[in-house]
Amino acid sequence: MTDSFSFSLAATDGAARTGHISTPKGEIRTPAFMPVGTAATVKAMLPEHVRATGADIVLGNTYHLMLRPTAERVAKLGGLHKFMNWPRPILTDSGGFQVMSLSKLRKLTEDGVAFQSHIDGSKHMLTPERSIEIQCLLGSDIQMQLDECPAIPIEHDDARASMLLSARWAERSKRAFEEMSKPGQALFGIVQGANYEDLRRESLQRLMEIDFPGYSVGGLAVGEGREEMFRVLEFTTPHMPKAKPRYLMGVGKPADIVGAVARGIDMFDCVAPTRSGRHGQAWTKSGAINIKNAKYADDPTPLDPESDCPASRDYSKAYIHHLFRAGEYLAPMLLTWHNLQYYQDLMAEMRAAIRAGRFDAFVKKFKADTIEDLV
Ligand code: PRF
Repeated sequence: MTDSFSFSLAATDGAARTGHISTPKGEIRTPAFMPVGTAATVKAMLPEHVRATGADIVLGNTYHLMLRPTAERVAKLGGLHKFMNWPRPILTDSGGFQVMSLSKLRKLTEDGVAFQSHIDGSKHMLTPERSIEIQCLLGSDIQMQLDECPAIPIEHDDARASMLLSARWAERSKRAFEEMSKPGQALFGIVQGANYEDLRRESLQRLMEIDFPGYSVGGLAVGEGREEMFRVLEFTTPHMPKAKPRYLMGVGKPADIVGAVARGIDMFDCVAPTRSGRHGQAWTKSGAINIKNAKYADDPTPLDPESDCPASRDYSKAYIHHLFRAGEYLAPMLLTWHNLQYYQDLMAEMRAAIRAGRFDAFVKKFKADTIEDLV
């Protein structure tokens, strides 16, 4: 085990890359999918089952945890890893994105973002420095700078002003991180700039001058559509440092992830497998299905008879259908588990394909096998 943060590339195939990130809390195989554990839990999952799917790292959220149970309380209880019984790496988002999507009243200034809690209306302020302080109290291994994520479409002038604010916050975040962090923790910068090539280039340039051990691509999957997101990646990733991990924030469905890996992304997080699992949707090797559909009421087959995952292998579609219809707790548990296994299997297959130099063939087969997603 190492006491520092590092990234090592093992193979590339076209723009696709595979390797691993080393951290004091363990290794992260890339391309990596990080299950979302917003409130110190991957919803409906025991941490040991999350690990059993092949996850090397989970994501936590500054915004939710600062409000409840508070970062100070988590720190007093020994930090987020101990609190949630997940001893492996944890990445935390900085909070700005969640403030903008969840809190009712919020005001963005140069200093940061003032907002009212969506839980009890209490008033809070998140600055770049406070976000880092919270992420350090939680004990997060990979931390994110505070940023602003505007919706697309947005005028060029407005997108540039927002990107420059995020760049200034990047610098303040880095300074705060240097003061407060422990050895082996890492802070990532976030590339913004909407769907403008010149702004993405300028954002990246500014972040590279500050110098981060990893770079996130933010501001995508905000309504621009899959093809437009791919177009932005195509003019962004070629300029990103080859020797540092690249994280596409909040993405995505399986087809988004495969397309982004083909364009040079190494890390992903998304609520899709967990949230859709709770709503009855399952990804299978032949596409997405809704288990609540009447046609599964009499289907004796499991979601994937060949899987090592109990949720995929040991329960019939008819049984899971029944559990959903009956409103049983086990229903979302089984589909979440199955979906996380599907995602981790997909990542493992991509890593193997890139290593073997057959990623193009993998993508062709994935597209042929997988009918379009339901959600
Ligand atoms: N910034 C941060 N978190 C995010 C995003 C972003 O732009 C996105 C964009 N889809 C998801 N999560 N800090």
